[in-house]
Amino acid sequence: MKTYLITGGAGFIGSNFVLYLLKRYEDICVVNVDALTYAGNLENLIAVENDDRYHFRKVNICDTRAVDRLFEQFDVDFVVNFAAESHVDRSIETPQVFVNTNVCGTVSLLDAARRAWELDDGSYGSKKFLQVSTDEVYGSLGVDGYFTEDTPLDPHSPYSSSKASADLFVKAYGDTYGFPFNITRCSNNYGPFQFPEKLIPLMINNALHGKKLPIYGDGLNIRDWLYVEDHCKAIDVVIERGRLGEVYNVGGHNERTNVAIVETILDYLSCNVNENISRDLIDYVSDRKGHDRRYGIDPKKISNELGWMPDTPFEDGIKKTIAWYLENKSWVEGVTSGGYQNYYKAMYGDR
Ligand code: NAD
Ligand code: TDX
Repeated sequence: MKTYLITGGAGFIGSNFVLYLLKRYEDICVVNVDALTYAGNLENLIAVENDDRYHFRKVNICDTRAVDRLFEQFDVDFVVNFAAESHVDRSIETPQVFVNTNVCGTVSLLDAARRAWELDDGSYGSKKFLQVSTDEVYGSLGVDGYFTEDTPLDPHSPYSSSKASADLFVKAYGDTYGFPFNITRCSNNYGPFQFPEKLIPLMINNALHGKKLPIYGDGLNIRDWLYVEDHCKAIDVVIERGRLGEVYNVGGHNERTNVAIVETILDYLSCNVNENISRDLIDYVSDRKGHDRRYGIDPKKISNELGWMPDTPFEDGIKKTIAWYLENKSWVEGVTSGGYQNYYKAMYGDR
């Protein structure tokens, strides 16, 4: 029986991954380690909270003693590190917390795993540490080309700089201690349980409330979108078969401009929910500082080596996602009350 220590398992991708693992594998133990920041929500995991194979521990990954104790308590085979401050706009306002969690927290986990896993002969048996990283570490593309695993790191935002720093520490543990790792660098995810500070859920929520939809700059920045379940499948195959010490880019050649994404959402809602929801709600606002123009992943390595391909076409994924937000209005209300209102006002004023 394998034991997975999943950090950030109460967040968007982490909770999807916990649910995915427990559905896919019978005989496993999943330990979800999460500090429950504004982005962490145990409601995402109601379906498994009474499952004997699932354990939750409220721990901040920067707390080295608490992290050590987790490795004493559980015989961990795989660490999957999702825990992070993940929102670029917040990183522009408060970079320090991104350094703490994304860099120091990752090093604290690496240290604890190394202490727990290293055998007398300096080897690590069949253990593995998977660092969940992002395409943003590569910086921004022009109109042509894609990010490959050999693209030099060139992060621009405090968020992407902290993620790139963490990646370098993971690699350093491999180079220095022979520590067993993989790094995955995925493009933008969308799907159930995404916090409505991110583009897609924010736009769905605003449109349903008849509020303006704030698009930064000219709306022509491009992101490469992947349905969250396809990301979960990619992480699963990398844990299972990824060559140690390798980086794998994850993406499905699904590039869209931000305005095209917003128009797709508006068109769906006006046809299926309320015909008064129209493109007139679009509101072009000041650009994000240092806004990366285009991301695009070349997924050849993970496809050729590990046989991973995305299963969900964007047209299906976006319909499933909008339907999920329509069916889970109480979830949205729960996460958009309180602190979210202050965040929203500071970001977007009275829009
Ligand atoms: P999220 O913000 O939804 O969730 C982050 C989770 O980490 C939350 O549950 C939060 O409580 C927890 N957390 C934060 N600080 C912590 C700490 N110090 N100790 C323990 N737990 C802590 O993020 P997400 O969108 O699910 O992203 C998960 C990971 O995937 C991140 O590492 C992110 O960089 C990476 N990633 C995200 C995307 C995307 O499109 N969302 C794309 C590529 C990579
Ligand atoms: O209100 C908005 N208006 C707008 O135009 C918001 C919230 C976003 N945008 C734009 C900015 C980006 O070009 O939409 C695009 C997507 O923005 P986000 O959802 O904030 O995502 P992004 O900045 O691309 O980063 C995401 O993908 C990579 C995740 O938040 C990261 O955690 C991940 O690493």
